[in-house]
Amino acid sequence: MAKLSADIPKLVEHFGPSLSRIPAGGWADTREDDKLVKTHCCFCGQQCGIQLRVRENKIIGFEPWEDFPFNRGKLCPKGVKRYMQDEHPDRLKSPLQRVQDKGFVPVGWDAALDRVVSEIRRIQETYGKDSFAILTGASLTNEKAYLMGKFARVALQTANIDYNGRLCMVSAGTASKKVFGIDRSGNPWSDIVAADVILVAGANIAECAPITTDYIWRARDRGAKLIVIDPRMTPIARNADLYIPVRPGGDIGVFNGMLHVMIKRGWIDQDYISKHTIGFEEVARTVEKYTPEYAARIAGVPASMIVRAAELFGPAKTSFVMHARGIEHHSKGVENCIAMMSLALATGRLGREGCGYAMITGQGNGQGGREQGQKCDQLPGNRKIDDPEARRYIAGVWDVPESSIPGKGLSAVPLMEAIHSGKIKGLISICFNPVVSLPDANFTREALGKLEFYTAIDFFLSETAQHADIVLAGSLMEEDEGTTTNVEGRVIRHRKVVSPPEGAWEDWKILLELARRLGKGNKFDYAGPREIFDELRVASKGSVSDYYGMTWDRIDENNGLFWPCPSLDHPGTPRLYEDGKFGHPDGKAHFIPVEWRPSVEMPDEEYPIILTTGRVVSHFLSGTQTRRIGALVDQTSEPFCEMHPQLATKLGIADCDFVKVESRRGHVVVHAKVVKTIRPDTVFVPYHWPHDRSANNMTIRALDPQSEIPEFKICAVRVMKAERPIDPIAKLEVQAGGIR
Ligand SMILES: Nc1nc2c(c(=O)[nH]1)N[C@H]1C(S)=C(S)[C@@H](COP(=O)(O)OP(=O)(O)OC[C@H]3O[C@@H](n4cnc5c(=O)[nH]c(N)nc54)[C@H](O)[C@@H]3O)O[C@H]1N2
Ligand SMILES: Nc1nc2c(c(=O)[nH]1)N[C@H]1C(S)=C(S)[C@@H](COP(=O)(O)OP(=O)(O)OC[C@H]3O[C@@H](n4cnc5c(=O)[nH]c(N)nc54)[C@H](O)[C@@H]3O)O[C@H]1N2
Ligand code: SF4
Ligand SMILES: [Mo]
Repeated sequence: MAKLSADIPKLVEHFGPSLSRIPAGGWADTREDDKLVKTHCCFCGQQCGIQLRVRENKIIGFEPWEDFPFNRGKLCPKGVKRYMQDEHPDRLKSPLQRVQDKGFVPVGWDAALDRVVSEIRRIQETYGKDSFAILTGASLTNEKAYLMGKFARVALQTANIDYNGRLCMVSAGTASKKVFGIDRSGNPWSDIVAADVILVAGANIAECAPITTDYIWRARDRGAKLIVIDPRMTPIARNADLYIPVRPGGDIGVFNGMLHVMIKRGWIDQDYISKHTIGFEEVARTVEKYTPEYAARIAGVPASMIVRAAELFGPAKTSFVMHARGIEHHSKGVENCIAMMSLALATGRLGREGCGYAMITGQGNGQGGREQGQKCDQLPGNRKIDDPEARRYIAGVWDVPESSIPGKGLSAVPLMEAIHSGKIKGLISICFNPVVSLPDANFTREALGKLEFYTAIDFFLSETAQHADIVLAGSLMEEDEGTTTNVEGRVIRHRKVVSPPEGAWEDWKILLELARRLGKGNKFDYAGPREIFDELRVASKGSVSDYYGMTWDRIDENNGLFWPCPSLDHPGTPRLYEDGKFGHPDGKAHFIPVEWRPSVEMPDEEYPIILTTGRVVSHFLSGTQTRRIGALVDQTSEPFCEMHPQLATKLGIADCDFVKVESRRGHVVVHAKVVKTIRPDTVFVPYHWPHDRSANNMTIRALDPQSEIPEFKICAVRVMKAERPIDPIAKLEVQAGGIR
């Protein structure tokens, strides 16, 4: 900033007088006593480095952190505005208690925690341990994710803990484990730059992984070809060499069809296949029938596109395949990923510079959050909860009898169903807003109404927290410290930038205090997150995701360390599979044949249109944070229904008309956004808004049988012109007898 301030006269001269409004000290009104803290963005899985500017325990701005190697100072619109949430008037500054007829009233910490503990005791004594559940999140640091898993198994002894990554990374993770034996993207992002062809499927990279765009552009500058598969021509697709407007759910057609052509034309690496893989013959037999014409019928695109994709991808020297939720949020999400992985494997283009496979992580700690034991079937170090050896090892770390660690619990959607059916009576949630983010929102709302006791730990009163009996005021990322693991598998450190406002607590302190009151304080005796991390290191020792060799200091010194990092002198492992050795006990990668099958709810006469849902650049997930940042709300203030002009004409709808989008489960009334960049058989509604604007009013509670991820990307709807929805403020004014 000092440098920028000095440049201001020059800039004003260059750009004209509009810049003369810049304050004398520079844009952020810099002062000598301001502090700059190097940390990371709290939002997506890229985890960009950023410097936050602090004055008197308030974050007042930011500066790029040019030296952080992942984003080299670049930030997206959310990153540069994120600090604006900190001083929001809605910030929770004390616990809240629901009081009959009065709504929420502030309550002291002692009373709030006592109430939570007495309800946990009452419910568990009356209905059994598993009747009290926990829902957590992958925006939490590794330390908190670890703490939540241990809190569930040791303090509550409930089997029922799961996390919002169940809605996010589990199809990719399951597929990656099955094929490669390891659940992590294979390469550091710098490897992307050396790829000659990049195949992107179901990833709106420019809006959802904005910094990854930079890596793709750098590859493009070297002449790399880009193929994008998406029912919507997203910004990155507009620059592609080949854009394949796949019908939602049709990706296996494209992948199997490409492999069919590649085998026929000899564009596979037989030598690599025989040395490093098993199962290829069966896959080759399966794709035999996926001729371009057959594959094209599944994919809903011309056969020539599939042939062209094979021609670009097949003979290339180096290549990268990348996918995100567009192919994963399906009842065949795992199979979609497996079919795509086969393309990388069959060409032997893995584990080298320019050659790799990447599943683009979603949440800030989408990678680490799925390793530390907060999944319903998992112990720390990505260990299976039903593996006797893993149970013995973790019981030793926790100093509890192995038999006291519960078994596998319910994953997020079945857990909500068990609340609905009355099997689960009590719930703690942290870092999860299921009312907005789970499919079939009316069902979720009904379920939450049935709980005997619910407590939410959040820094804002999220739409789900509004159902709580007690709300505990927790901490924002910048008010606490800890580590996250970014999209590449790089473990990085978030510094404590400011303290929580008076009356709010760091999340981990809340958990420690609950454990103490439950009589388990001796198992949760940490001075702070650094000590929790040191226990996590031991818990992960010897596992696939081994953090043992990382300390916070080493992470700082190295701008992050990649796992596995098994010893204190180990440099970490940016690139996996370099030696052609995979994570399975036999050291091989496993080819798995997959066949296309229809999605659970296909369009029919009554509901003839496919609805797909997702994101816009300016909002994050359920929107509790970004809907409170004015500059981001200005960018996109409302959800909309994106549709093709052909469909709009058929339905008599014009751009900006209000439309009702309705499925068998619910509806929204939103503006039509008529664009040529979407397939005519599909509409798209972003999901960042709650209540009557929630895309999840329409989505279906259908799951992938292997990963248990919901099918967010396909359900059947009908769309019709609608009246302007009743503005709730106008309604209030009418009730109050007009504007006064
Ligand atoms: N701005 C912003 N960035 C984010 C987030 C955010 O909320 N906002 N969230 C973060 C998180 S947690 C996640 S998981 C990621 C998500 O990142 P992405 O997965 O990139 O985002 P989505 O919008 O969910 O879906 C991606 C694309 O899938 C396409 N699609 C739909 N159905 C199909 C299909 O059947 N096949 C194919 N090939 N494509 C399909 C959609 O048209 C959409 O463009 O983003 C992360 N980054
Ligand atoms: N229709 C449809 N639905 C979807 C998707 C889709 O594409 N379509 N995408 C799915 C995906 S990929 C995801 S990841 C989920 C995400 O869905 P959610 O996880 O429900 O979304 P978030 O907005 O991250 O909710 C996190 C809540 O925790 C709070 N929070 C954030 N960080 C912290 C923290 O450090 N401490 C505490 N105490 N609280 C914190 C926030 O204020 C917020 O209220 O949504 C899924 N839902
Ligand atoms: S790309 Fe992701 S991590 Fe980077 S600034 Fe944007 S939201 Fe934050
Ligand atoms: Mo996600």
